[in-house]
Amino acid sequence: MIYFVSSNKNKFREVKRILDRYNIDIEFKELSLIEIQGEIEEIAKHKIKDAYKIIKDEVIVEDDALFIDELNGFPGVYSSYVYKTIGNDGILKLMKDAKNRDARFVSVIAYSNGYTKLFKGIVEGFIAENKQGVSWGYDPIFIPKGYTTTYAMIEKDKISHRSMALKEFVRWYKS
Ligand code: ITT
Repeated sequence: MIYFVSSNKNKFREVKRILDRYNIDIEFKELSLIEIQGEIEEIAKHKIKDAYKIIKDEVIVEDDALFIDELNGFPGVYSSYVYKTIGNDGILKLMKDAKNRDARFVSVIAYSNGYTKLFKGIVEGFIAENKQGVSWGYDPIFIPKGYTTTYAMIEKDKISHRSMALKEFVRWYKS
């Protein structure tokens, strides 16, 4: 049994759905860990250290960020705060006249059993012109490369940043 520490139930739901396919048991521990300022890997490292201190058992945390080229990488490591404040409508407003809609979603999965290891998943894509579909977070505005519609409208587990990072984790964990 591995614990997943997060304040975000949606993240856990997807993590569980993905790990179920590999017969890895995961349990939700709803906790908000302090996020230091820094690069996404640094944030994940800090969160996993704190999570392990609390859980003292196998534990995973995840840190995600959406980087939009036209906005010089914003919201990036502030993705959670930006979603809660200006949300998708705010992002679309900032992107109203943008020619370059390139963006990428990054997931860093951190695992610890006392020893810590990080796994990264990156999905290149675009910011949609309008919201498409109903889902959580930035799903309705993020179109992965090779698709014509958003994360909210497709089977995202097949290709998502979270799936990619977790697949790396599973490969390592099972070996
Ligand atoms: P933690 O407690 O686990 O840190 P959080 O919600 O603060 O939860 P992050 O900082 O890792 O999580 O995530 C940044 C935000 O990016 C998150 O709050 C969502 O709004 C958004 N996000 C992350 N992954 C997403 C996904 O797959 N689809 C849509 N939005 C996503």
